Amino acid sequence: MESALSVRDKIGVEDFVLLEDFRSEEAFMENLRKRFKEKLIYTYIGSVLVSVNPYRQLNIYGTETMEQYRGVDFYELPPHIFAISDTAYRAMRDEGRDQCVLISGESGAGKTEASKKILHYLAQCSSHKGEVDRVKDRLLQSNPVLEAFGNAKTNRNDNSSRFGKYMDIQFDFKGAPNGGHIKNYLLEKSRVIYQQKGERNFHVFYQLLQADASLLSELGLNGKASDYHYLSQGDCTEVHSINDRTDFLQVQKALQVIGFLPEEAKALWSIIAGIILLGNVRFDANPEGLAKFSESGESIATIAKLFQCPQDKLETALTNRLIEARQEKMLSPLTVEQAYYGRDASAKAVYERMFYWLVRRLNSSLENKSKSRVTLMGLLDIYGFEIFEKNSFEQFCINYCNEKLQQLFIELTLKSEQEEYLNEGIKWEPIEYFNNKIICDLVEEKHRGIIAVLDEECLRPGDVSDETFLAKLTAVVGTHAHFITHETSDYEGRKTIQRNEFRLRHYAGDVTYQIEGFVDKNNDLLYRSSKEAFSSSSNLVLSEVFPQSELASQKRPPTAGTQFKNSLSELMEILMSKEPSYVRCIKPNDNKQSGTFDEKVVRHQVKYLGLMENLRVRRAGFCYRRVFEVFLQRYKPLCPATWPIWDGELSKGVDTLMTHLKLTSTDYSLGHTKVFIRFPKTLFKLEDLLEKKKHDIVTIISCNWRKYI
Ligand code: AOV
Ligand code: MG
Repeated sequence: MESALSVRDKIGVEDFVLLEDFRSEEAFMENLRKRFKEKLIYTYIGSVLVSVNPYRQLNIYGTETMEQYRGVDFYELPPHIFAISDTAYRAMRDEGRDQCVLISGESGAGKTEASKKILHYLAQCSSHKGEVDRVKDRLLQSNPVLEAFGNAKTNRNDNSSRFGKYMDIQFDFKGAPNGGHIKNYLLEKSRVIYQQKGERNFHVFYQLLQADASLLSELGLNGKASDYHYLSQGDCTEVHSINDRTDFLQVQKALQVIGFLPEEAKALWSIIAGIILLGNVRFDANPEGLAKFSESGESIATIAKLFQCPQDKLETALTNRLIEARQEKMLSPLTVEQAYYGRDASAKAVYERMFYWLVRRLNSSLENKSKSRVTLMGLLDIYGFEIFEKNSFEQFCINYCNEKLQQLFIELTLKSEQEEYLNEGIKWEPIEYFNNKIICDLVEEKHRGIIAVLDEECLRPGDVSDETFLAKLTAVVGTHAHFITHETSDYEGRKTIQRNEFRLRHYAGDVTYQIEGFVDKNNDLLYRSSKEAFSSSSNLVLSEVFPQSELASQKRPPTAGTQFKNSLSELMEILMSKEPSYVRCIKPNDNKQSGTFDEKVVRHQVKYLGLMENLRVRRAGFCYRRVFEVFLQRYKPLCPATWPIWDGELSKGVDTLMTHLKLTSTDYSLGHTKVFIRFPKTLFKLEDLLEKKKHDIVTIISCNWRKYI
């Protein structure tokens, strides 16, 4: 029989708090590597789950495994995403406390997969009866639909989420799901019109091109993906890990299950087809240098038909701009460059608003029809921290979002740790940690933050450009320790920063942002003539998302940056009001390879996920804590006074057991409900003794069992 010691040697410890030297990054890495080699992708830091993407299908997610984890105490079984799910689920069902699971990690680390595993677990392990099954089906089927419209192949991840998603699952008092609600955050709509090399547009575009011939001909799509400008700039229309045809069938099926009417699905496909063809509209310059439709481009008639709007209005919208001066409306023709800009702005706006419609539609089908009280389980799956070769406004927003989540994580883990000590009556010793609030402030502070400066520049009349924005920004935050430009004098890396860039020292590392497009993307304006064209559409989606009332309104909508900031602050409030669990995802290498553990890549993530910090907080005083009952149950064979039953006070039982083993108050402390053990070696001693005991008992029972019954 393998001893506990040799097993530990081989597969490491299941909880990082049990590392002897918990301050050593080497020891941390060694443990992670050992476990990964053994295909053990999950490890705890206390109650936080660390997960390493295996990049292969492991046989650990079946219904049998789900059943195994159901209702079992958190630490009784090896670390697993199901254990996190089950613990949160039971706290919600049995104690009525709203929960949320926060999943973080960089692009490709496994966040979306983790959130799907949790959803499946909840569906499997809650009751199955009539209406409940319908709700579950809808919840599960909303995933392929949202992924089709909101995910894309990037250079980091073949199925990268290009929007943030927060999903609340509502449960009745018996713990059966009876509804859900999805909130989406900042869709990366620039992808609709442009993709970097090696990347694709959103999956749905390629899926639609795999539709049945009859639908394709109805939609006027007779080309391959490579024939369409909006689908082919990344030079990568096919992905070996993706089958667009089967995915499309799945999406169609999912829409049916969710309850979409055939005409609703049809309205969506028409819009997608309309956008695809819009990308092939070309402009030439007329003798005055103004835009006219090029013969070589796509016909506007087909596109107008797909968008179900009057052809003349669409034509006008694509080549003119409506100007209002002294209560007079005038059409002003566009230059070729402006016309392309307007075309792209239309494509982005149509797609974005359609996506919002889709989320609203999913929500109406997930709505909890009964008026009964509900408890909530929230799942947050948001785009991970991103450092690309070129980082623009989108990466700025995504990374800001990750800063906020990190801040929440730090504050909440520290807080819950302190609370536990307080509740248990154990002395808390303050610990030092890096608080990234300073970076969040740099981005979001009123008047002085980057978003405020950007807004001010966007709303200022006169000559505004990305360059004037950067100049202003440098004037306002130039001396901030986390903001660097090529002018920053005491920063050694400044030579690598160009004049049109700024660098932020994020908690996760330095990111250099190119300012090109910041003002434009933040402004997020659509020509009024385009709005007029789309608001006269009879397409059931477009007519809803481009309401006539918008034309009458003189109010400028908030900028993209401010909208995002506000929605994040609302999200933080939602998360703060719930009891959090955490899944920290790690990508083992940059090549999507199974079995390769790239030290450098992993070490970087361990650092920026703040895992060492997290471990330090968790280990501040003690490495291990358990409620008396669970502890006694496990270790009672080690003391004649507690074995086989201890029927006295539980804390007394633990104390008796510990004293019998010659452990003292330097080794452990007794709280009000839990025992706290200071060093891993104490726990290992207990485990080794237990192992020996079991072995002895088995040996004795097998040779002389009659004596014992
Ligand atoms: P992400 O959500 O964290 O990235 P995903 O969850 O999409 O990353 O994972 C990327 C890919 O890794 C998946 O498509 C799977 O092929 C594989 N993978 C992840 N987790 C597992 C697992 N537990 N078992 C097997 N394969 C897995 V992003 O959305 O880009 O930030 O924006
Ligand atoms: Mg994802």
